[in-house]
Amino acid sequence: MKGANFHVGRLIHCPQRVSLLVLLASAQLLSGCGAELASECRTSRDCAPAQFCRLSRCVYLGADDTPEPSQNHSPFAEDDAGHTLDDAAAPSGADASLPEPDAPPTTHPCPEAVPATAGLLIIHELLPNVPTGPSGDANADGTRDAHDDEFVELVNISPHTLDLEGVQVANDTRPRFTFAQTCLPPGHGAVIFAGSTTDAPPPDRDDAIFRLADTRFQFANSGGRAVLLGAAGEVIDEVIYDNAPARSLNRSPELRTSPFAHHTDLAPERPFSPGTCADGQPLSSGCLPPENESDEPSSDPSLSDAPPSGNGDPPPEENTPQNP
Ligand SMILES: [Ca+2]
Ligand SMILES: [Ca+2]
Repeated sequence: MKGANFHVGRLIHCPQRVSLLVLLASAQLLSGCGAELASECRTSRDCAPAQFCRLSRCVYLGADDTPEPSQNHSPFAEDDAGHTLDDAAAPSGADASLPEPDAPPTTHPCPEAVPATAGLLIIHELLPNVPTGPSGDANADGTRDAHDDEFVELVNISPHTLDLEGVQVANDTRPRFTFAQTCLPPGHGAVIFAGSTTDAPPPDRDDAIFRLADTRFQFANSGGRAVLLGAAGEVIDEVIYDNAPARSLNRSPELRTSPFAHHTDLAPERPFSPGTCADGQPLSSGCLPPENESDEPSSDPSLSDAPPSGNGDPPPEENTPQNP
């Protein structure tokens, strides 16, 4: 249509052109078409009624006789497939003017859980001094290691599922492990080993989970303090020991905020029991002693279970070998 407008305009503008061609060439200059040969028009007065001069050409009002725009300079330029550049810039299948839809809300894996606080989650067993020889392979990675096989066993003795996120286990004031979001049902345990040659903890049990410390505990055999911190950094539980024996320290009776005893006092043939009761039964069994055994298992006076308020002096010393 652009080209058609241009040619129609010229014919209407100079209907006398044919006759002028028969006349003298000089008459062209007088007819008003002389300017057309050099340039179609200089002003609109050179054009027919209803036309105006645009870019030296007579065109009708409203006609678009402007030069073709160079390709890709227009925001509406088309590519070979006929899509405008704006089409390409817009996200496929989406209206760029619309806001991104909100991400679905994250659901908590245990929304009924309560925070781990004092009296709900306890240090149940602690192994600062790894026994020598193969029997010291507490993490069952095939290697007895004086540092990797150290562990802390925690048990949820509350009737609630606990959310352990942010709970920490520390060697005195030095945090060594921080829980990610973890749901610990009632009666279940969580064991943190100091390390493993496999770089992985043992597989979880039905009622106990296993983790590797972020940094080795490095509990001293000569004495120390294991601390359990809540998500807000408050002390939930702590154990102060002196001259740890080459066996674990264990609550006695189990699953209570009772004093600590040597593990072998509860199970003579077993130096430790990460993830189970001292006798190897599942923690969820309740760790009840055999009916024929005394209801008053011995406790070692060298161990103290200091409550968060801290009201106990270090127990008397006991000479035991230290980790190499
Ligand atoms: Ca080991
Ligand atoms: Ca145990």
